[in-house]
Amino acid sequence: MKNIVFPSFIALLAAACSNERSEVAHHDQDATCSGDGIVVSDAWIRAARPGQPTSAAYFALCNGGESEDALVSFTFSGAQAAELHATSLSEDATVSMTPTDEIAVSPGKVAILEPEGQHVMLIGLNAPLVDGETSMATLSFRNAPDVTLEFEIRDAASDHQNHN
Ligand SMILES: [Cu+2]
Repeated sequence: MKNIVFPSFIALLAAACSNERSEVAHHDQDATCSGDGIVVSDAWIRAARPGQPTSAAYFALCNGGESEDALVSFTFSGAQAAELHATSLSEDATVSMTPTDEIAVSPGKVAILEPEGQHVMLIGLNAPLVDGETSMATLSFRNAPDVTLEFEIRDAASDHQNHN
């Protein structure tokens, strides 16, 4: 198993970010999409046991507009804070994640937030997140209007299904 290293100031968040795996997702960032403005799909939040301090939210952003845009914040009442995190794979095959100010998405392109990839870190959970339930959250963008939508809460195990 490879080492997973994090900047010390976010070491406490490691539990929800390490995903017990050490690969960085490499989805085709050249995938195209179309829609009316920003379209959010595949929205889910990782389930969290009682007492678990953190979790993460994942989704796909399609920029159907004609100009650059970016996700700049995430509002979720079930946590005290939400941070946008980028993940990278270093030359020595360690995964690290760092807070990022925004997640950019070019016109006609898709930005995918997923396990081992960029994600929204949910910090200071107010209550357990139960598999099968849903929860609302709001995404704010640099240009596009806010999008509020329902997130499906899923066990971490379910995102292993398509992972080899
Ligand atoms: Cu994170």
